[in-house]
This record gives sequence, structure tokens and C-alpha cells, in this order.
Amino acid sequence: MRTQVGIVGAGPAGLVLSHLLHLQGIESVVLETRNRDYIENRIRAGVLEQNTVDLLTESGVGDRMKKEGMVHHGIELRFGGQGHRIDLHELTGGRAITVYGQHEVVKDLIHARLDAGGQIIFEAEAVGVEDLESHEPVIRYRKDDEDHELRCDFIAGCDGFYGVCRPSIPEGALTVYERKYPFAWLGILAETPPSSEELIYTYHERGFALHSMRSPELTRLYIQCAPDDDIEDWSDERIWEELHARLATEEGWALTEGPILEEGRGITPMRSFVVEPMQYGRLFLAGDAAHIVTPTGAKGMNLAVADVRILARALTEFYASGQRGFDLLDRYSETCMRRVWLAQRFSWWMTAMLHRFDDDPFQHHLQLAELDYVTSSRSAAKTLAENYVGLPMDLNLGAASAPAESSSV
Ligand code: RFL
Ligand code: PHB
Repeated sequence: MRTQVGIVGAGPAGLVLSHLLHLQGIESVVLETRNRDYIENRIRAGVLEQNTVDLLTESGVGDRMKKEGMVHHGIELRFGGQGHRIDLHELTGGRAITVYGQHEVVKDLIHARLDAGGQIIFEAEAVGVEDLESHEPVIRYRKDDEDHELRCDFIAGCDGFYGVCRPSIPEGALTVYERKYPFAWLGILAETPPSSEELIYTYHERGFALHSMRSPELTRLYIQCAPDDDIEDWSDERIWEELHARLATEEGWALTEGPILEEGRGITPMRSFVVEPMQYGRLFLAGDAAHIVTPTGAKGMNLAVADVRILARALTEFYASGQRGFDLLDRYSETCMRRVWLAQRFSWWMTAMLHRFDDDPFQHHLQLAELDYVTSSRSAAKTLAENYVGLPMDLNLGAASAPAESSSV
């Protein structure tokens, strides 16, 4: 089999890429190791930046998101038993986030691709990518206990952190930057209406807690736990007890309990990870295959979408120029990297501010001071807000070093 762009992985990165390429008349085949039902019900991210919402809307896959997604104009930071609202909308000149499950985005994209005659091969495990430095790289995969190969012009490695693409790049060609953390997140999905209209990020002596949601009937909750904790040791009672304790306020805010659904229950280790460059020959890495951010900034899926938007533009230029234009492709990694490191910085900062690290009282007071500052200084709140809703696509951040006439001073 042959195609123009062979895509490994049907997560947000692979599916958005396939969709954007299709809109430009470029053919692709997506290989996905799991079955359709599994990836359409895999509970993961939930916060879409304005950039992601705009892209899905403009590319024609935003109808259900517009109907069912919940637009949020603010978030709450809670510490010392008190809540403090960050007004994202007002602080960013009218931007917002949308709460809409990653698996819903995946469903919408799969539907759109199959409807348009696109090829997604489920239960097809890529086992290797080869000839990366040639004009015709190849993906070897297994389907129904048989070996197959997919030849293409380019390979997009959208196969997540544990995929096969990144490890296929020769050792020495990549630089890895990594940080591990002494904690993890235990996440649950509860069949109960959210107890607050907005997300609540809580710093508490017992550890971080997050109140989020998936719909008016489903609450998504997370608590900081030890990285080696066994999910079996966390009974429903223990989970609720910890959530009540960490989210409690002096005014007596009440958290509504409900049955905990098995899907969505799990412990996720916390890490920051970047490889550079995101390209080797004709293999381009995108999304979690190239970088992992801590989930505290809600940036992972949004970064994956931002990568493939840049990749789709570069591939479009290549084909539109009669297969001679390598300019944007050659700059792909460099273009992505700036946003990747800005997202790493923000995610790391949110994580450092909101988690309990150890019993160091100095560290504890620094975190309280950081939270005090962010919730009482307009400039600090604005910094959080502009990062949380997503930096502009062109990363023009309105620098202080901008020309004098554009300065507000
Ligand atoms: P994915 O979604 O992991 O998709 C990769 C796909 O590749 C398949 N695959 C293979 N297919 C064929 N052959 C192989 N050899 C293969 N190996 C793997 C996999 O089955 C899978 O379908 O990566 P992608 O597309 O880069 O998307 C990244 C996002 O999934 C990830 O960054 C986010 O989920 C991170 N994240 C969050 N991101 C946000 O933007 N906002 C959030 O609120 C947010 N919250 C979260 C999160 C991640 C979490 N966990 C569980 C890691 C909360 C949590 C708890
Ligand atoms: C979620 O709803 O899953 C979620 C929300 C905010 C985060 C991470 C995850 O920072």
C-alpha cells in the first residue's frame, strides 16, 4: 500500500493532521493499534484552548463541540480554605476555554474522516518505521496476525509517548530533556453534577486537588497521590474523604458525591519531557510522541493540535510547490519548539505552585506567597490567564521591546 502521508496513531494529533491534509487535497492513511470503541471512550484531557476550538470550528468539525462543550470564562484557585476567581475572559480581552472531552473530539474527527472516505486502519500496530532518510519511507505494521507495509512520502509519528516512532530515530540524533516529579494524579469520573460551574485548582497541605467536569451530569476529579500508589489501595470512600478534605472552604462549600465510573479511574505519573528536533529525515514527530507536559496547565492536547497545524501547513506548501518546497518542513521543529517550551514553562509553574512537594515549611510558604500574588496582583493574574486560554497562534506576545508607537506607556 502507498499513500502521501502515513500517520501512526489516531489520537488528537494524528486525526487532526489527517483531517487538515484532506482539506488541502493531500491523502493520508492513519494506523491505530487500538480498536475504534477503545479510543472513542478513553477518558483523558478536557480543556480546549481558544486556538483549538477555533481550528476545529473553522475546519468544519466543531458542530457538536459548539452544542455540548461548556464555555468557561473563569477558573478558581483555592487555598487556605478560600476561593479566588481568575476572570480569564476579562483578563484576556474576551478569550475563554471550552470544556469538552478529548474522546469527544476524537469521536467527531473519526466520524468526519470516515464520512469523507478517509482511511483509518484500526487494530493495526506499527512495529517499525524505516528508510527515513529516503524519498519513500515505510511503516511496517501488523494487522490480523499478518505483516503489512505502508510506503509514503512522509511519516507523521503521532503515536504518543509510548509509540514506536521516536525510538526508531538513531540514538544520538535527538536530545532529550526530562523532569520527573515525586507525585502522580489519581483521576476519577463521577456520575454527579459538577459542584461548581467552573474548574477549581486547589492547593492544600494534604496535596493538590482539581474539580473539573465533562457534562452537566458528569464530574471529573483529580487528587495528588504518590507515584507508586496502587489504585487498589484507593477505595471509593478514601477518594471522597480526601477530596472533601482538600476542597473544603471556610464558608462550607459542598462537594456532591456520586457513583465512580470505572472508565476514567486511574493513576497518571507526572513528567515533563521534550525531544529535539521533532524531525528525522522524512519522519516528523507530533504531540505526546515528542513532548509531555504536566497536566496542571491543561496544555497536552492543545500542544498536539498546534504541532499538526504547523505540520499540515508545511506539507501543504511542499505539495503545492510541485514537491520542491521544503522551507516550512525544514523549519517544522524550530517553529514548534518555541510554543512547546512556553507550554512547558507554564505547566511546570502551575505544577510547582499547586502541589505539595515535601514537608519543607519554607517551600510551603513560598507557594502560599505565589498564590497570594497571583490572586491579588492583576498583572500576575493576567499572566496566568493569557497562558491558560492559550498564547496566540503566531506567538506575538506584545513584547515590551515592541516599537514605541505600539507601546501603551
Ligand atoms: P495520544 O492521544 O496518546 O494518541 C496516540 C495514539 O497512538 C496510538 N499508538 C499506536 N498506533 C499504531 N501503532 C503503534 N505502535 C502505536 N503506539 C501508540 C495510541 O493507541 C493512541 O491512540 O497522543 P496525541 O495525539 O499526541 O495527543 C496527546 C494528548 O492525548 C495528551 O497530551 C493529553 O491527553 C494530555 N492531557 C491534557 N491535555 C490538555 O490539553 N488538556 C487537559 O485538560 C489535559 N488533561 C491530559 C489530561 C492527560 C492525562 N493523562 C491521562 C495522561 C489529564 C490526564 C489525566
Ligand atoms: C480535565 O478536565 O481532565 C482537566 C482539566 C484541567 C486540567 C487537567 C485536566 O489542568
